[in-house]
Amino acid sequence: MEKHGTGCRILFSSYILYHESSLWLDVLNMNQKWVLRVNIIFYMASLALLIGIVSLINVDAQSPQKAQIAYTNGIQETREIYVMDADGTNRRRLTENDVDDVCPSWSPNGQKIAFASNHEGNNNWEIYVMDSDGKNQINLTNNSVSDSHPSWSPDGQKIFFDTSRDGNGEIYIMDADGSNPYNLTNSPEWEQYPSVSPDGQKIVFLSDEGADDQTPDQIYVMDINGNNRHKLPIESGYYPSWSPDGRKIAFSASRNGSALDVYVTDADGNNVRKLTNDPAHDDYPAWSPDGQRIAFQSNRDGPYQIYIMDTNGENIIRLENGNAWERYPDWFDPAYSPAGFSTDKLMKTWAWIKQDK
Ligand SMILES: [Ca+2]
Ligand SMILES: [Ca+2]
Ligand SMILES: [Ca+2]
Ligand SMILES: [Ca+2]
Repeated sequence: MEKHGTGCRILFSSYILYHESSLWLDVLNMNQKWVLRVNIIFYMASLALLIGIVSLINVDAQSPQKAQIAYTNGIQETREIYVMDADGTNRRRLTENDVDDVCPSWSPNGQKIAFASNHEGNNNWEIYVMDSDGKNQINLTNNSVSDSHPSWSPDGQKIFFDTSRDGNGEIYIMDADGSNPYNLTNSPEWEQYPSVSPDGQKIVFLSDEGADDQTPDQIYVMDINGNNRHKLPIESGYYPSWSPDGRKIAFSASRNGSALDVYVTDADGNNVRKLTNDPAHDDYPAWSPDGQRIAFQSNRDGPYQIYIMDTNGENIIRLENGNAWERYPDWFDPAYSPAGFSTDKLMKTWAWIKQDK
């Protein structure tokens, strides 16, 4: 937006220059003065036009100026992706169609949002990406099986997701334009829901390896190339989410048949703490980029809505929106973007993945 104003400012400057020229051109005759004035106006106008054209050609997706929460609004099968300011105001709809759109995930620079869309129905979910204002929605997966739960690498170059394209759930990595999909888990068990550590080195995810009726999903961690896969010493859980400082993982879980609550653990699975204590469901935790708060969804007041709390579970605030069903929060803050991450380090990691597997 700033660039478009530059051309106007140059036109205005040329107008001022034109008027001031009568003061400093007294030594020239009238004809010379007019030629010079016309030349100044011509060159300044040309420059303004050129800058205007360049700024129109170079239209990058904009990133928001304020902290934002992306989420879904609506009932199952026709949900839409929305964003709002992190205080719950200024809600804007980004998708508008009659299919289910869920799981929005901000790119690290806030210019894009990836999400899962059930565009062709029949549970054929696809990973889509769009500009942060909802424009340029692109299908990155384009196949007949489920692809869901997108999560960006910290440098914004890759997207992790889960897919059933190999017969059971696997964690995949692909380039942010959908090219070069690669299977990181390759297991007979069902893996899903990847969340990448902020240094881009590890992935926390769910697997039904070792699960039973009481503990349906287990929380696992692996290196970014799929090596060193191990289960965290946690009974079970859902929706793991790595903290911005890399030291903790939030997740939701049911214990002894209870409804879901939000928990946080050290990244090695020790020191588990329960953050919510409400008989209703509290789940899908999402960290604020400053690491000070956690957004989550809850039906404690009736319809599912988005809530925010401190990382110790205190000061719960409901981002109230009538009786709307709102879920799947994901937080972006321009003050913490990009997340202090070395692209060079990540590029070395990708080279290592290619050599290693
Ligand atoms: Ca929709
Ligand atoms: Ca698909
Ligand atoms: Ca698998
Ligand atoms: Ca609860």
